[in-house]
Amino acid sequence: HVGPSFQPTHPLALAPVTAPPHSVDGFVREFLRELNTSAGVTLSRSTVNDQYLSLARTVRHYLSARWLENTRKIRDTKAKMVGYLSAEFLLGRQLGNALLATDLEEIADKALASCGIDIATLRAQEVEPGLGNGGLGRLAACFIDSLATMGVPCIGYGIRYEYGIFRQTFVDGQQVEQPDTWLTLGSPWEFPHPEHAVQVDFGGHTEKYTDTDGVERSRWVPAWNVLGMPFNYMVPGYQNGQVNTLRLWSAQATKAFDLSIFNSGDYAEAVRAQTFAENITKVLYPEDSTPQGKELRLQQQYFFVACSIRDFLDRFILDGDVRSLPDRVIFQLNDTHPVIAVPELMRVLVDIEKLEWEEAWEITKKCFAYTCHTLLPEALEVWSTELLGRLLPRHLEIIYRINDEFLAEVRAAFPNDEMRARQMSIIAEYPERAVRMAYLATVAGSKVNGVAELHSQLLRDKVLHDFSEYWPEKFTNVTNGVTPRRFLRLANPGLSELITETLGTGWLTDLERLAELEPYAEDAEFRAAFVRIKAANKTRLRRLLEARDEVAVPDGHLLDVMVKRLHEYKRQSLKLLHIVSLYEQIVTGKLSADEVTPRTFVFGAKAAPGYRIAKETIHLINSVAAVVNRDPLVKDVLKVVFPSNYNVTLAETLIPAADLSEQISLAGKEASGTGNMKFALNGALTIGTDDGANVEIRKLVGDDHFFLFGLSEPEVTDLQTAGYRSHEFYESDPQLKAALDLIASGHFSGGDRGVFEPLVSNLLYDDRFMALADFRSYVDTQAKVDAYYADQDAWARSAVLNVARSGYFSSDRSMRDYIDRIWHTRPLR
Ligand code: KOT
Repeated sequence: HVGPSFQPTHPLALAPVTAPPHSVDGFVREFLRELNTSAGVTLSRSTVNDQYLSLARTVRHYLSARWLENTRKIRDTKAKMVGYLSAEFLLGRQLGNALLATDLEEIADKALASCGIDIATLRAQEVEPGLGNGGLGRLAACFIDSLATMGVPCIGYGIRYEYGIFRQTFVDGQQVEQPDTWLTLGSPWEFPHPEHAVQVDFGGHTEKYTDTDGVERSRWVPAWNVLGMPFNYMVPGYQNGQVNTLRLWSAQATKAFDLSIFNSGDYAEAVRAQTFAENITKVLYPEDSTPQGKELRLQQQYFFVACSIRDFLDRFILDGDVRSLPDRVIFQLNDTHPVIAVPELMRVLVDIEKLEWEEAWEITKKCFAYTCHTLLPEALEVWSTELLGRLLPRHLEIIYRINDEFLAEVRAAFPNDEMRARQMSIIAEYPERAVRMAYLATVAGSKVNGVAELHSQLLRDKVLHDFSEYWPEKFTNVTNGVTPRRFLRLANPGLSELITETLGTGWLTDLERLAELEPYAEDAEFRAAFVRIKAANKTRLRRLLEARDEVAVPDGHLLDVMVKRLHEYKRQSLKLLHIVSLYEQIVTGKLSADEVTPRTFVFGAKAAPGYRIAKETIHLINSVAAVVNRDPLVKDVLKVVFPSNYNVTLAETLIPAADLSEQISLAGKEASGTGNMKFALNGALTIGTDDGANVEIRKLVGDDHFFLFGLSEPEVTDLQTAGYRSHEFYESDPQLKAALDLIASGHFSGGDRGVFEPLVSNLLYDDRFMALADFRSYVDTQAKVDAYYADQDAWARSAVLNVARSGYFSSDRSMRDYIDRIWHTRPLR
């Protein structure tokens, strides 16, 4: 950390860093300076992209001073930090949030207008950094927003993927993936720090040696290495002058790596080696909840946590006293993706810092806590010992020792219970020898938490049952939350303004204050204002979809929205069966078009590129949309729209416009859901199963304002045990049969019965997620939705109550719970 080499004398060099003046003039001056000196153009010759980049850098200037000050304070006060380790941070666009955080929205508007620029055009120019798949990555982004807003010192550590989540396009109704080139037009929000690059080793072997103190030790002799280049991003708190850091790592070839090859004269080979190293952070793996076990993925995981641990020690443990680590940091493991950090910290403490194993283990256990985000067995990461040992031989040794000592403890506590020891082993023996990362995280973590009450209960009862019996106090729940800054204030300015007019300011950082809106649910004038805002949000959505996707959304429809990753357990297929069934009943005359509430169904969903059934479901949604939307018999009553490339940016326009939120996963499968919270907070009513955080939403908003349907988790388990045969539901429900038969007949595939045969067969003969079992309850409940929507006043009242009763789902509350139950950190004074 080299500063100036002698004492500065200029008064400016001695003064604290200052921000530009908080005024239109100050802003204009800064903006033009950016245009002229950074972009190197005059205003009259500048492009929209020049202007966007300069605007972003201008806003950045207002944040830098606070950021530098904040970082200094954390170092000086040695405050305990949260190190949020996550392979994904799905941030969404930065500009709007930065303007809000700095209270510059109005100033920037006026400043740009005075330069002849409409700021909306520049906002639209920003490409969102899609460095995540869905819920897990978005949650990380909400959490760091809340920590900054609460003034809690946090550093987020992750991966700067050169290509984020793929851009989804549709060709003949089928998903085609395009690379996400988010960096090509410039990335004004990042600060590269090549001087803080860290070396990361891979491969090779371990060997025993006798240390200078006569102790027999193991050491790692790696075969190759890469450099981790950090890029910093500011994480501004909401109008509180706090700015935390997100540090994302990018892989580069090391000098040593290519020099030897250069020296051998093989230039092409040297360049190939460079490419090889840089592949590590090239692309985000697009699987959500179904990890693929690829070698490059393990390289990504180790790469970013090795960089992060080294970085933390170098930057925050300045006196080199690694024993103080637990007082300085708690590393939160966002699912198992960063769990290789556990043996990495052990390696650093034992092999490099030369601590005794026992002491190192005591420190390590205090430094980690683990959040589990799933219940699906196929989502639980395991790495074969063959692969792990080849890539990280020393880490595998360390994992074996952790496991040996842990199992010795278990055997001592439960003598003559070898079954239990085998079940709890971090090392699985079948179908191949592999490391169970969730078990490693549970053994090492000081706490283990699920992400909603039901999920945490099921973790304790099922997935990690033996562990919760052994360490009951280790297990806790923290229900997820979402940041109200992005998902209410930025996404829904109309509603935010109404809330501020009604309650005054302050609610945005104290969201439980929304409860004060309760009495206004009975106030006709307030309800009317609410309804006007909802209508305006629909208009805004209609305009966007027209421009973005060339689709027309009809006016006056109930807007029924299902947006989330495409996954069988989430049951987009059940939503489809409902639509097809309505359509089938109308065209066959069983139902008259004027009996049904006019609805527009909106889908948004990406499928993992290798997930066959998910991709076929996307094809079916588009095919149903094509047929339904052009059939005159259902014109004016049914419309299906499926804008491609659902992302955070689209969510921000879609969610505030929705009337009905579809949260229809099979009970016991969705860990929490966070989209469900965003909808409720924006006044959509939910139709949902008793799953994940739906349970808590329903409890809070009340049964009268939530449409519950479907099997409960215990009923699912019972049905599974009794033997579920979906075909029986098909046979016994004519309405269901008619809908499935219509799909099977080729009606949506130009008469070709083969196209959707795999999907239909899957539902008829397997249906792992019991869509057919829940069909009857679902369509009956949808009929109740129709009836309720007919009473617009009652609906509006329920919608307002959804807003008023959703304050609990602020991620600020989640952060308080993490602090109280897991981290025990304090805000900076
Ligand atoms: C991905 C890979 C392995 C294990 C779990 C995942 C995962 C889980 N990815 N996203 N999730 C979701 O996380 C959200 C935030 O906690 C939850 O709301 C949601 O239910 C999970 O599916």
